[in-house]
Amino acid sequence: MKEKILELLKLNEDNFVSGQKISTNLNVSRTAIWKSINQLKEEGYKIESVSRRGYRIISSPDVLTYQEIKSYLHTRFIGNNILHFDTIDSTNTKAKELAALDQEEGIVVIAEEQTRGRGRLGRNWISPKGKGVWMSIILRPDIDPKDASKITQIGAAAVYKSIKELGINTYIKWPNDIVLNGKKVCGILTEMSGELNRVNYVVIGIGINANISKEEFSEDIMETATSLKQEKENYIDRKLLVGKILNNFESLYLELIEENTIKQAIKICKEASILIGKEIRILSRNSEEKGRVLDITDEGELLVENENGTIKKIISGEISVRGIDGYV
Ligand code: BT5
Repeated sequence: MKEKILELLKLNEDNFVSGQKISTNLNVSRTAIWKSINQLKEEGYKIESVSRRGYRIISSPDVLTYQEIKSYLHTRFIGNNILHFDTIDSTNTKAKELAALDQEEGIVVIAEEQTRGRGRLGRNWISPKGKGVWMSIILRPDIDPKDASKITQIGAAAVYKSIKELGINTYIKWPNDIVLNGKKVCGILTEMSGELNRVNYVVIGIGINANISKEEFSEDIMETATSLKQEKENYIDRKLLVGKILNNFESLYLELIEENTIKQAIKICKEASILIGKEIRILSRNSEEKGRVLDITDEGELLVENENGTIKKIISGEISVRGIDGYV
């Protein structure tokens, strides 16, 4: 009910909406309206109430609820249902739980804060309250499980493109980082549940440092992590950014499920690649190898020439890539 009242107030932004109008439109009592308005105020909405004139919305809080994002969305199915949490352990963990309960494709789990945000290989992801985009999308692609890592490339391309639409140029560091001024501003964690030849579900988790200040990063990552605001000195509109990412993600993802290619995403990943042409170190569980990055293939693998001239395709799986002397 409070969602409906909010919708009505937003539709009439700058104007008062009378209690009578709300009451007739939504078929609710004046007392119920008053209660909902108070709830909205507690959530951070500034609403003016003037007797005989009614209610007027003055401002909305900086929260990533469906109500706040939907005006930016132009998707068919991604984000039609957004579950918003003030605080959660990890949006990926929650999305996996929901997917395992057969919840549908396109559900997005977003939290203002994660207490146990996860990176790859059991690493942690710092996710302070209200300062970033911490979200996960449930997907049910009918693809070969070995192709699930392509979804990371789609995610990276969507995030890169969306940040660019905000006027900020970043780079993509294959397979799952977005880099700004040589530092990590976004990480992606794709997780899959499947059988040998069938995907049950994929969850793609996206973490973007939007308005985090330097001191909010722990000491160990202060030199390698950054936020969009830290580099650009502009407060980032997280709602707009989330809307753009979901729109761009869906359009690139449809290419995968409808045409079984990720050409558009790969084109973006190549153009924005910080690795192509660079000397890198490839770290896997027990070994480290040096090489030079030649390209990214249409399948989303990294094409690397190693020191003895052998050319190899690397799939993202369980490896990390570093520059010769550091992060990139
Ligand atoms: C990643 O892992 O980059 C994937 C991060 C995915 C986070 C999202 S947030 C929403 C969803 N829910 C989750 O629980 N996770 C996803 P990886 O490549 O393993 O990088 C992890 C490493 O990045 C850590 O070991 C730190 O060194 C560093 N790090 C941690 N927090 C960071 C942050 N906020 N910004 C930049 N670097 C960070």
